[in-house]
Amino acid sequence: MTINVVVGAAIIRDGRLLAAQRAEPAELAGGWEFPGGKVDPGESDEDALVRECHEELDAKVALGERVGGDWPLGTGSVLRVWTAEIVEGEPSALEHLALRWLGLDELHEVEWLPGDLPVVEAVTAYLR
Ligand code: 9L3
Ligand code: MG
Repeated sequence: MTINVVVGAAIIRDGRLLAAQRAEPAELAGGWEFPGGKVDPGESDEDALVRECHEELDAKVALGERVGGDWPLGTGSVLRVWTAEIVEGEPSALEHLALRWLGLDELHEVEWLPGDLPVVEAVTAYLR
């Protein structure tokens, strides 16, 4: 069995984390996530994450540290997360319903997808 790898970016600027509200599919729409998506065949995780951020946010990111290991998403998928910073452009919600920059005291003002929520806890260490 192959595991499907999904990559996500914990984009941080000035002590705030970028959260993105999913537009689809219907069962996930409205939930908040780390921007990112599926790794294509033959593509490295890191390349996929930079590509996804460009496609979804119209911004260029530089990746930092890996946050934890394989975070289970259920149904044979895992989420791999890296910290990131914007190095070019200003993020726009090209594929999301909305974007928010959340400070430490605001992290739980949005409803994170269940798979992303434990990663939010792990990311707080980078916001201090
Ligand atoms: N997913 C969960 N958390 C995330 C991301 C980027 C993705 N932070 C889930 C939602 C989809 C699947 O992984 O079921 C593939 O994501 P996408 O390629 O539709 O963004
Ligand atoms: Mg995506």
